[in-house]
Amino acid sequence: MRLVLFGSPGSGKGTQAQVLAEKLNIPTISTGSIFRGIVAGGGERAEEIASYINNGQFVPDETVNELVEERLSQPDTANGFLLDGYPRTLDQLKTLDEMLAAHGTPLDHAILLEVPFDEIVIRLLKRAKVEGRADDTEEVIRTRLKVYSDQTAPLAQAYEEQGILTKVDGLGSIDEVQDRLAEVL
Ligand code: B4P
Repeated sequence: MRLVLFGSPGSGKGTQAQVLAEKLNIPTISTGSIFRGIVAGGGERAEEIASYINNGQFVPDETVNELVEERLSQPDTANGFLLDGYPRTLDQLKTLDEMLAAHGTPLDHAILLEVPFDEIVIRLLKRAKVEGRADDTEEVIRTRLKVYSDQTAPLAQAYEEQGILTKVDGLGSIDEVQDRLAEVL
């Protein structure tokens, strides 16, 4: 199964993706955690990527698209994959469609996790206390939500037009959301 899980920051994508991918026995590809890994490794490229993430901005499409193309060419994705946090822009969506069309392996589902912004801010400020992520300060969270509304929210219409969009309510406990996802799949 080839899946995209998208939604605003803090909507539970990463949280749900891990459980779901294990159940479905497919790899999760999280661009956010790949970037955090690069940043943790240090060096010039790390500094550049950190400058986007820590300010709540997206890493440029070209960089993200190259990274995902390389990851999708690895053999463990042959039976499917779950993309967590990619695509995040219409350019990324188009590039992904082209990559998959070239192999005759289109997406099966694009799932949008919906959570009101008030709840998002509460969740991310809570995470900030536990994990101390540089992009979880209130000011950066507000920027991330604005960038999400401007650049990622339009993906829903694009996937709706392709007939593969499912919206899932992301409010409630992690298990409740997982049950809703299981129903869809
Ligand atoms: P991500 O790693 O995707 O960060 P995120 O949007 O905060 O989601 P994450 O998966 O970490 O958290 P989740 O919602 O599961 O991206 C980080 C940055 O990387 C981006 O801002 C951008 O700069 C860059 N980036 C990544 N992909 C990119 C792309 N394609 N293009 C360009 N740039 C890109 O969980 C959040 C919190 O909520 C957790 O603490 C969790 O425990 C909690 N939570 C989850 N479910 C809950 C529930 N049901 N109830 C209560 N709390 C819950």
